[in-house]
Amino acid sequence: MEIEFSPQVAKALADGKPVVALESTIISHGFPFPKNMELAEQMETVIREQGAEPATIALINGVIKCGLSVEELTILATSENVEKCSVRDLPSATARKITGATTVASTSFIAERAGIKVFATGGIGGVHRGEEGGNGFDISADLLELSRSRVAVVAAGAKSILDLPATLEVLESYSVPVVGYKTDTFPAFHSLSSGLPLPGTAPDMEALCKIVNMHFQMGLPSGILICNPVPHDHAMSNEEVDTLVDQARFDAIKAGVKGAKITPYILGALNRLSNGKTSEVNLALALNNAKVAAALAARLAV
Ligand code: PSU
Ligand code: MN
Repeated sequence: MEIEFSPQVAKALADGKPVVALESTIISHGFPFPKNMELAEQMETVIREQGAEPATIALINGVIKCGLSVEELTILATSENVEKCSVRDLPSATARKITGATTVASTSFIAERAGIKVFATGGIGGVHRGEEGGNGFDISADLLELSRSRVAVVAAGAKSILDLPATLEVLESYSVPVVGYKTDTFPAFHSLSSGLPLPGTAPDMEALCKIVNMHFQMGLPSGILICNPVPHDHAMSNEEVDTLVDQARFDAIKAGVKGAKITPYILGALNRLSNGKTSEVNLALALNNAKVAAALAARLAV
């Protein structure tokens, strides 16, 4: 697979410096403009502050890029025609030379092939609730890809729009190690905890680094999911999120939204229903994930 690296990312990789991969669906389909541009730039800044190099991944005119210029980030943040590309979309997207945003699945896939071990995102996709009139059977390819790309993914869990117990069950079936960073329960994205116990926990960076190192040393064929809860001062209560999510789900069903469009639709609806509050929380947790990922990458590189 051909990957075009930015000069900075190419140099960091060649020098064995810490590099953190970033996805682009969060930019093109996760936030409204200009908040998404702010997010894209701040994620990169936070990572640089920890002494690591950010590598945002996307398809620009059919070219798989690893490390983007400000112009390329701006296209992803402003263009109406950016397609959401999971792994299975990569052949068609490159052949058609389109500009596409990568999900957790496709970013992990590309990051592994680029030689990048750590990836920071907001939240992962998961098992959708199979409710009547809703989306029906829908499991994000993020879960499958976590089982077969050797990358450490730092995320604030998954949104409560998903079936969180089923999401954890699928990760178990797929033999994906899941570690809570300073927590022993699965974080629920906007809120601190779903209350669901995790199979592993790391109380500090040293402990986390040991587990991740062991994961790579043992040669497990999967990635490892690191769950980093939203910062306390930004966390929403489960009740507040549940009320918003119920309304957003109702709206999505009414609008007949299905498939790959459901996650971006729900994020937009939550933002609208909360007057922008959920996007602020999303920004805070994504930056916090970038910080932890960069600190981890810096430690692993030593
Ligand atoms: N969850 C979020 N924000 C996001 C996504 C998920 O809170 O932006 C994006 C990620 O890129 C994730 C993708 O990989 O949505 C999952 O989409 P799907 O459920 O269609 O696989
Ligand atoms: Mn889906």
